[in-house]
Amino acid sequence: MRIDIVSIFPDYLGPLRLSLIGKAVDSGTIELHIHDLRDWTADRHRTVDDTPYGGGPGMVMSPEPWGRALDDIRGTTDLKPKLVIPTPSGARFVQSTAQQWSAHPWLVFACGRYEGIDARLAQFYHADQHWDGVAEVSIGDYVLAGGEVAAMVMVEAVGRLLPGVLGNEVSAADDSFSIDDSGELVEGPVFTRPQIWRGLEVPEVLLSGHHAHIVQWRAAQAQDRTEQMRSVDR
Ligand code: 6GU
Repeated sequence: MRIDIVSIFPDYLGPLRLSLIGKAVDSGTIELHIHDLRDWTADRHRTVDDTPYGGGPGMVMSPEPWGRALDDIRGTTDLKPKLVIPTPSGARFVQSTAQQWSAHPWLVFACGRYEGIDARLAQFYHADQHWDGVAEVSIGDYVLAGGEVAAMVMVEAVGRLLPGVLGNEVSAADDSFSIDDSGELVEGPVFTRPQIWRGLEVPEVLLSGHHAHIVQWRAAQAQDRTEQMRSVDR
């Protein structure tokens, strides 16, 4: 999968070259391109923002450098990228979103700052036949300073679903007690050695070697945990 990320703080995306996702980049499973939006500015001050029409606080990102950047990045290939615009006013990004996007060949993230990007950017690319749609998405109900951290969250959630990325670990699809398609079931507790730690014992059933009982117990624990932790959420 190809992933492009455009930001005025490209160094902020550096952690994507580490750990699990970094390995997927090194192996070529993810082709990652991080771009500086200011490379597409036209003035001496490399301006990317302007005052909002209608007044109000803060600054709005100009559609001009964004349009040039996105057109350049798409280039002349036949592949149609999906444009992802992280924004707190977007649709919620959930596990099923990550699963859908993981089947896509090319995602381009446009990370805004300030009060956001001029709304005509999403409008234009939505209608541009060279692109496979526009997704304006939020990672949760809180406000971040910009889309960079949200883009990293989404790239990690999508990237770990790509074939070969999890390696020897249990595959994301087979792990029946991880968060499911609808994001409605959370994992139960896990344990490793020592068998007794500070007087606290590992649940007996996990030492029994009785696989069917273990599977049943874990399912019940996942249910309990989901009810405890998610009963008042959403
Ligand atoms: Cl995607 N962007 C920003 N700036 N804040 C957020 C967000 C995104 N999701 C939740 N809060």
